[in-house]
Amino acid sequence: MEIENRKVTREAFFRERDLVLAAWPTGEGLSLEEGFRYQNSLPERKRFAAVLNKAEEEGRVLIQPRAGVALVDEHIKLLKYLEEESDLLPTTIDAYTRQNRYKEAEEGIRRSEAAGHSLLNGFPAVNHGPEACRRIIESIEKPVEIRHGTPDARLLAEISFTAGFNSFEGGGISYNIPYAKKVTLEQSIRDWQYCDRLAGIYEEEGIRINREPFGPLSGTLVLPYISHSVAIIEGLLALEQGVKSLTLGYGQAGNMVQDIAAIQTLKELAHKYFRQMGYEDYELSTVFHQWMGGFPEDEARAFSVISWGGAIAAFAGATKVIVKTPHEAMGIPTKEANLQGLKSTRQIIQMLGDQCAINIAELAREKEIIHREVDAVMSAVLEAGGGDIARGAVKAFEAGIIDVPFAPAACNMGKLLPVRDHQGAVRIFDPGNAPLPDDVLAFHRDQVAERAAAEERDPCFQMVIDDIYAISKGRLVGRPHK
Ligand code: 8ZB
Repeated sequence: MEIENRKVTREAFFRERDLVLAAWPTGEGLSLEEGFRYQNSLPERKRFAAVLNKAEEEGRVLIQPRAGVALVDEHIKLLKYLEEESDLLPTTIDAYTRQNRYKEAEEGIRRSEAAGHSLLNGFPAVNHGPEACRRIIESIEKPVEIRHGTPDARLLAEISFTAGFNSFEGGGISYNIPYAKKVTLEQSIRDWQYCDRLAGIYEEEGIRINREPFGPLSGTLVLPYISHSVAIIEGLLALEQGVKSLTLGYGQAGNMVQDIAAIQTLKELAHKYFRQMGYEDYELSTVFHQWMGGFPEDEARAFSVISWGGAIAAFAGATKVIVKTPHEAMGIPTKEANLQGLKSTRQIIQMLGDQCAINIAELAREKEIIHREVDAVMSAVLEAGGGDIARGAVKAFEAGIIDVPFAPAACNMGKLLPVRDHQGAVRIFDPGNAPLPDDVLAFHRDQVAERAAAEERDPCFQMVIDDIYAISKGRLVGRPHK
């Protein structure tokens, strides 16, 4: 399949649209005009991009949970329960819908009705259809985003935008690499160009759809430069299709300096590459994800991890933070646990909101490293694509120029291995084919060597394994037991 970063023509879009809408009965005859009419009728407080912009201007950190159950009324009840403690709300989509398995989602709805509680791990928006989904937007006084993990989200996007949702998570790389095994990047990037073009068509009608590439990727020891490169590429792909409101994300790694540097450089680097590629007319915000790796089972310990994430979001000046719950180690949270995660996050953010930004000496070094890494990767990606960022992205994954640690996708090389340094910052243990400058690679080696010496062991795969489990066992760095 040929792929390029070029705006999909209206003709090509509408030809494809007929096929997209035919995939499930709720898509049949879906009217764009009806979507435009309804989105235009929404008050400012229900417009995601407007609320984000205001927070960004005022320097406030917004908080947002994850939440979704099988049935519409129960889902509305859940969101209403979380509404007061949230600034932004989600509708988290179930795993069948994410895989376009609408028949099984239908079965899940029927069985949930019979059981009297949700038997799906999210809200099956495609099956419920635009009118039923619109009841969510009508019932909730805050903006609601569709959060999912869908390599081919074309029909989901159509139904969501018609229903009145005006923020949509995901992207052609970030919803493939961590979420699919066998979908090619050409395919998922193409399918997300459709989603972005659809958002662009709403934009042409004056309706702003906020788009949020999924920052954390595998959520497992992902170095900032890797997720930043993906976020910037997905941002560029979205801008080309006419998207104007972008929220770029990063998943907390655990070391304070590295995490603050990551959020700050994400914004700086995104602006730099967007402008360099000729895009001026856009709004940019950032999202910080509280720790996405393994959590402690003990709820008191989990709250500590949650609050630390809230603290870093505040120090770093992220526009919003996605909140975890004390049930993270167990599975989908109860509504009560979800609310508790929000409250503990709110408490720390408000306490830190009045304090000045952190400016410690190590921050400058950490930011400089990330800048140099992203610059090296972006230039290798562009070169691989002959100047085209979409083609470059496909080639970059093939060649291991971008290599996401611990990702399931077959199109990801999986040679690069991360490990924590002595202070717990995520560094490179094995660079695989990463195109980083020699002195940057030497820096990583030195940082890892310092830890290895302190632990009196050679840097080894066991160290990586220990790091993956460390936070769930109560520490940041996976030290050997003495
Ligand atoms: C990649 C995101 C994973 C996180 C949470 C998981 C995990 C998934 C739901 C949910 C509340 C849901 N998550 N689905 N949280 N309701 N339906 O997303 O627990 O933290």
